[in-house]
Amino acid sequence: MAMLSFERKYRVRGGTLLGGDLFDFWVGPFYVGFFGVTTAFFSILGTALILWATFQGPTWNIWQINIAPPDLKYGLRMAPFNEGGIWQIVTVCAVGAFTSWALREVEICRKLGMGLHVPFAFAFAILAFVTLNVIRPLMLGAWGHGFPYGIISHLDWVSNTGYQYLHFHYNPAHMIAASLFFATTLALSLHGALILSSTNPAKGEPVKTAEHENTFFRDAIGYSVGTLGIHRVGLLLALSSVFWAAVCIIISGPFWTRGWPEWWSWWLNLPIWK
Ligand code: UQ2
Repeated sequence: MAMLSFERKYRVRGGTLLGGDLFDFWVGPFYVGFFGVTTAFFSILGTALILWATFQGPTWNIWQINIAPPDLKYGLRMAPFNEGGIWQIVTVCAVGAFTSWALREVEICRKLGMGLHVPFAFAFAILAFVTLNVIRPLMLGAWGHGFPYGIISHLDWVSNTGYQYLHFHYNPAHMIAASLFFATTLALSLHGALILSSTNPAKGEPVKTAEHENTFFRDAIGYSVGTLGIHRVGLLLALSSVFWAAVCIIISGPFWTRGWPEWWSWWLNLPIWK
């Protein structure tokens, strides 16, 4: 079936979560839906506020533009518009836009009768953002603990937050997260390389199949996880990376306020050394 006729077959009414048939239409290639409208609303408003704040600020240098969260003294209250209030509304817009996008993905999956794996995976990316700029600031009692919106400024925030715990790489959850990120790249490089090696062979060679893919890994390491399995491994590794990244920053502050190197004194304090 040609792609265009496939699309015509599946571009059907239904599967919406909200709004019924009201927004159940396409604009060109793009499905709209209720959550397409809310995505547009939040992203346009958020972008306009960032442009407005930049207009007030000292620079249009793309690297130096900075929309900062409120001072810690405002706690969890609404800050004045030009003293972090914009950051607060932009944060609401960001969470609103990300969540709307995820729910629009859910509606598309339902239309197509597919699993919800893509919006589920995207939800973990949203979780990373919400962890940093909503959950952790709430737990610490001030929106000023969120990261600023700016290219250089958010890098400075990461660096400063790391040094606040003396040496962030001693954070055990950070170690697990970093290892999982590396494992994710290993899995994707193995998978990408394997697929290209079998489906894009030298000129004159026939395209190979899953039998060759399995056999390569059975010959090399005595085990093949399988063509469906590798995608399960990849998704699990990627989601676990983000999960442990969220854990590593949530425990920094709300549950551990000293330097992370000091955390490891539990090892030196084991009674077996006495
Ligand atoms: C595999 C397989 C694929 C693959 C890959 C493997 C035929 C096309 C990459 C090999 C993967 C293994 C052994 C697991 C790797 C695990 C980690 C944590 C890196 O067997 O089946 O399908 O793409």
